[in-house]
Amino acid sequence: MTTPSLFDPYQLGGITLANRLVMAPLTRNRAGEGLVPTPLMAEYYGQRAGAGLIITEATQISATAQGYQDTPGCYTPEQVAGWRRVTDAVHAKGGRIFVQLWHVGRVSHRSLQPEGAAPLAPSAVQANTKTYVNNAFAPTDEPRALTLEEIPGVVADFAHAARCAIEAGFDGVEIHGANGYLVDQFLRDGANKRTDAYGGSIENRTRFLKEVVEAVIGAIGAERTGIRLSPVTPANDLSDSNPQALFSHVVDVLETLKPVYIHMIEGATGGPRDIAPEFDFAALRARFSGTWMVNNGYDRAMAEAAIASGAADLVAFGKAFISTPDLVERLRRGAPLNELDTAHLYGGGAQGYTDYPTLDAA
Ligand code: 8OZ
Repeated sequence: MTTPSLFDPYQLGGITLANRLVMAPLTRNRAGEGLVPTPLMAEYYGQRAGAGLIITEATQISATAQGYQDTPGCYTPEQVAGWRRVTDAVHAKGGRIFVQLWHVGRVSHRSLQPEGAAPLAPSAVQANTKTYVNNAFAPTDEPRALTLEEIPGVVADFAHAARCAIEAGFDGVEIHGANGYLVDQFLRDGANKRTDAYGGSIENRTRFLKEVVEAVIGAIGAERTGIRLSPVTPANDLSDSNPQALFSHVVDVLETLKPVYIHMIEGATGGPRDIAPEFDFAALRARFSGTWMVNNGYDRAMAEAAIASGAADLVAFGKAFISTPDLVERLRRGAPLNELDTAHLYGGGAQGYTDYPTLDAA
């Protein structure tokens, strides 16, 4: 067997990826009326179809799932039609695309919630973090704890959104289990203070994740279901007393459910990789037999080494894919990347979004 390269094709369940470079999920806050993906969004994703796989920006499963202004949904017929433009644009160029499905839980604001209600969470513990609403940063509102009776409905919303995703032409979905949003809030004892079957022990705190993964797999199949995790990120004020034990159990549960991949954020999301040097990511990888995707601060040399050694099957790049639509070609040729326009990451129009040049155009 020859050593695999970043630029070799990869068989992900039932689909073939042209290479092992993945566009990471990136929030851009440019959805239109009704949180419907726009033609500009289709242009943006189509420009980046050279990625082996695109994972879309985080996308709501329901109205209560929203925590930031102008982030898209995937639960109404209008949103499905909007996403169809996106998947068509990517597929027309030979690309592959999964949608990232999220519920923000407590990382929200009453102004975004139906009837101005409190955001939903495992427990009524406010996150010491900010969200972005009405064109400004604002503290998140104190959440209300989901009742035991309400939990199956949220699980069902994940399955409904997954079915909508397939109707919209996506190749699969990624469950957002990372970065301090609802699935992660259930996992960690810093945010989950429940005393019922969904709180307390590691097994109980993992129950919500397990039910969501089971429901999505039941709706669209394991070969089209991935999940993202971030065991040590401090994002959105989350913490846990024993992340190694917790995430060992989470990966063991996933090994029994067999989602097509686990997408692992190594370190602080978008920040330092070495925030928890004692945490053993390789030990987690050893517990899972499916596809292992890694992310956070990779450059070409690091990514090549991870693929060649077998430490990872796929490597996701975030900011580099924002600035450089033809990232795969640039890395292949060893060409420099475009500079990131940090003033236009969140919200707005084409500027800092679809106006980055390709190497051939520059
Ligand atoms: C940046 C701004 C808003 C949301 C995440 C979905 O961290 C996000 C996000 C990132 O996963």
